Order: sequence, then structure tokens, then C-alpha cells
Amino acid sequence: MTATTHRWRTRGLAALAGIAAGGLTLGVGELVAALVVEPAAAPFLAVGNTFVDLTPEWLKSFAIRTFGENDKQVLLAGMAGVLLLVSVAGGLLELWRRWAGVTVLAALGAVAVAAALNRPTATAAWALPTVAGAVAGAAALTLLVGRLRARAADADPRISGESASVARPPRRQVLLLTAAVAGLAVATALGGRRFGQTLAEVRDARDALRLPPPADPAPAVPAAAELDVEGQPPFRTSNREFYRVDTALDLPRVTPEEWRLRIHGMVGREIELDFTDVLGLDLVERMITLTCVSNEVGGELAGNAVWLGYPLADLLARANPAGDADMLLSTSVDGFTASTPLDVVTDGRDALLAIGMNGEPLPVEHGFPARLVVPGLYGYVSATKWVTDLELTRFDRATAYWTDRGWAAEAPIKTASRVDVPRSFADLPAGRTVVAGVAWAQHRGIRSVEVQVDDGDWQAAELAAEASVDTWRQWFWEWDAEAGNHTLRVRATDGAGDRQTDEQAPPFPDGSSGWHSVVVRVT
Ligand SMILES: Nc1nc2c(c(=O)[nH]1)N[C@H]1C(S)=C(S)[C@@H](COP(=O)(O)O)O[C@H]1N2
Ligand SMILES: [Mo]
Repeated sequence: MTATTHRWRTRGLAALAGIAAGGLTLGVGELVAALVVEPAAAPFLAVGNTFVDLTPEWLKSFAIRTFGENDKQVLLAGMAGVLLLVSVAGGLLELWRRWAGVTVLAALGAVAVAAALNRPTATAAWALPTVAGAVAGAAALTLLVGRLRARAADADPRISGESASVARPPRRQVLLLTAAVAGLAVATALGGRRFGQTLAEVRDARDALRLPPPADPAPAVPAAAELDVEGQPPFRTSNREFYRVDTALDLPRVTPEEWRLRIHGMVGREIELDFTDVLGLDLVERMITLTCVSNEVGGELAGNAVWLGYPLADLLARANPAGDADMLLSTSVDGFTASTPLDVVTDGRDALLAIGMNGEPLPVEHGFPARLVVPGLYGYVSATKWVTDLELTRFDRATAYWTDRGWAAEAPIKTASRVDVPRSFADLPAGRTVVAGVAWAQHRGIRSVEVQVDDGDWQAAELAAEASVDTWRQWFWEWDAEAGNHTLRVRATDGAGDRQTDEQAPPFPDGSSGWHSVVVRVT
């Protein structure tokens, strides 16, 4: 074998050793997190979640626009890619100079420890998984690369071999050791996944849960609330189809058994409920349309479901809130917070502590076992999923997750309307065709919808029946389409008589606005 081949093979092995050591760091981190702290304290998740929290607004908007609901997968894959590269570099550096690779690993470990300790629910113990992982990883790296250095020292005088005199361990041996470390990495990572509260256990607990029938069922939805237009999204969104938006890289895992809700702060009486307490309350069922502030004009971050829950106003009344409290600060088990104006929660609308969605327990993705739903407000100021804490406080004393990042404290849902049929860039035959879509202005309701073709006059669309002012409303308009390219535009007027603004605004800081349009070709 030539010296060059030898050198490249040694480098290849060092790279592999780096990957195995990096993997062991993460695996031991997972295992220790699951066994002695909690899964979210593992280095990979701690760094990922911190990254999510630190992501600047423009990058977040770009990610949501580009990757939609896959943004989390993209981030995790990106992190895995970066770690892979850094691990390879760590292995090569360690080969180049003793401790150089270990230093890289220690630096990464320090970043992960800082990230873990700064998680909103962290205790000092959250440093442990990363420290244990980094120690294991550093030991593996020095062991594996140390043997390679012994080999390389003979072949490459540039590598300062302190052990040139030691018998060269055969390459096979180093490879086997590397494979063993890699195997240990996988085993510890899988062990970590198993020992913690697994998602499967939470899903089992959800499957076993039987929700009581509502004491106050949802008013019947008029049949005429749903139009029968091909291609139009259904009036009620299924749990599967319902959009999902949250900051959780890993789904919070809360069983009904361990769930508690604390109500405290500016109250006359602190309260703590468990899930059995909630099941014993007189629950109501209401259809409510949720909307995300990140929804772009014409976007799909809105969904309409039947929620089962207990009126928040009644729940809070039990705690006897102080007269000068003006904010309900809700906190999720993962530390996410939302600040909701207290007067909105208590003005008689159906603001709920919800435990059911479309006749089932909440899906884990949508906040199992309990979340908030407040008609008329964007989700980020109201719809806390996996909620465990309600604090009565004041806007001049507290802020929340997104308001800390510059989003508006007051966030009523803006009147919006969307053309769903035909799709943009559709090819249509000339003649009569149906234009249809949906409009929403939660808690104000929709009074009218108008459609415009190119620069023509605005035409009144037909509205489907109104289920409630808290749900979106379908509409359609019959169009006698003439050949050519056309722009179809829509605008709505809310129940108070206010017309949707045509002023274009991006989602930041309090929701997008502007009229939605689609371009079609008629032949
Ligand atoms: N715990 C938690 N709750 C949360 C969020 C979050 O990031 N974490 N995001 C909020 C936002 S921005 C929206 S729009 C709604 C979305 O609810 P969904 O995912 O059930 O549609 O949840 C809200 N509740
Ligand atoms: Mo949102």
C-alpha cells in the first residue's frame, strides 16, 4: 500500500470514529435525559428547541412559507446534517492533533448545556444529559483515534506520534471498535426513547379515554352551512386535516393521569384541577374556527372543529380573580405561553378549556389532554395546547412567547376570505362555472361576500347558512366565464358591517390582510 492510500484510509477511519463518537454523545444524552431528567433535556432537542426560539422573524416566516408544516422535519434534518459534518471534522482534527477533536466536542457540549439550562422549564439537572454524553463521546473519540494515531505515526511523519514505538493495531480492530461505539450509540438512543414516557403510551392513554357527553351539546349545524362544491374544503375540518402550528420539536407527552391545571396569580383562591375534575364538570360543545396569525392571504392555516370543553369564564370565576387583573397568561407543559385579554375570555363568548375535538379526545398534536380555544383571537394569544397553568395577571406586568418576539399583544382575527374553487392557474372551459370559497371573521360573523372578475363590478356571492359567528362561512358565485385569462378576486364584510381591507399586510405583527385573488385561463 502506498503512503497516500494509507493516509486516506486512516483519515476515513478517523471520520468514522468522529461520527460514532458524536452519535454516542447524543445517544447517552438521550438515555440519561429519559432516565434521570426528561426527554426534552437531551442535547439534540434542547439545541433544536432553542434554535426554534431564537429564529428571527424573517427566517421563521420563510420556513413556514417554504416548508409549511414540514418546517420541523427540515430543521431536524438540517441539524443532523450539521452534526454529521462537525463529527467528521472532530474525528479528523483529533487525528491531526491530540485533544483537538475533543475540544470541538467539548465546545459543542457547552453550547448544548447552555441551551438545555435556558429551556423555560429547565432545572440545573438539565445539564446532566449533555455532560454525560460529552464525557462518553470524548472517551470514545480518544480511544478510537488514539489507536489510529498509533497507526498513522509510522506512515506519516507529520503526525506527531507519541506512540510510534507501540505495535500498530490492525485496521480491522479499529473498525470493529468503531462499529461497537456506533452500536452503543444506537442502543443508548433507542433506550432513551423507550425509558421515557413514550408517545405510544400517551396515545394509548388517549385511546383508552372515554369523554362524557356534553351537558350542553353544540347547536345543530344547519345542513345549508355546507355547500356541495367539488374541490371545496369541508365545512368541518377533520382532525387529520386540521392545520398544526406550534414551537414543539418533540410532541409534549402528557397523560390525563399526570395532567394538572393550576389557576393562580391575582386570584382570591388558588385552584388546582386534575383531569377527573374536568371530566366531572358540565361540559359544553361548540363549533369554533381557529386561525393562525401566520396565515398568508389565501393560506390554509385555518380550520373549523367541534370542541368539547368547560367555559373558561366559569373556571376562572371559581378562583375569584382580582378586579384589576386584565390578562390570562396560559402556559403549556413545554413552557410556551400566551397572553389573552381577560375581558375577551369573560365577555360571554365560548372561550373554552377544551379536552375534545370533533368527538374525540384532543389529538396529541392538538394539545392532548387539554388546551384553550378562544373564538375571535389568533391562536398565538389564546389557543395554548398542553396547557397546565393559568395565571391571572396584567399586561403591564407580563408578556408571552410571541409578544416577547414583537408580535402584537392585541390580536383579534382580521376579516378574511379565500377563493378555493377554481384553484389558481386552473384551465376552465368557457361557460357557466362555480366560483367558491370560505370567509371568516370569528366572533363578528360574515355578513356578505363579493367577487370581482378582472376590473369588473363587485358581485354579491351566495352565502351558505351561518352556523355561528365563531365559524367560517362558505360562499359561491356562478360565473359565466368568457375565453381569456382572468383574475378572480374576493372580499368579505363582517357582521358589524366592516369591509375587509384591501391593504396588503404580511402576517407580522398582527395578521395578514388584503384581498385574495386567483388567476385562471378560460378556453
Ligand atoms: N403549547 C403550545 N400551544 C400553542 C402553540 C405553541 O407553539 N405551543 N401555538 C399556538 C398557535 S400560534 C396556534 S395558531 C395554535 C394552533 O393550534 P393547532 O395546532 O391545534 O391548529 O396553537 C397555539 N397553541
Ligand atoms: Mo399561530
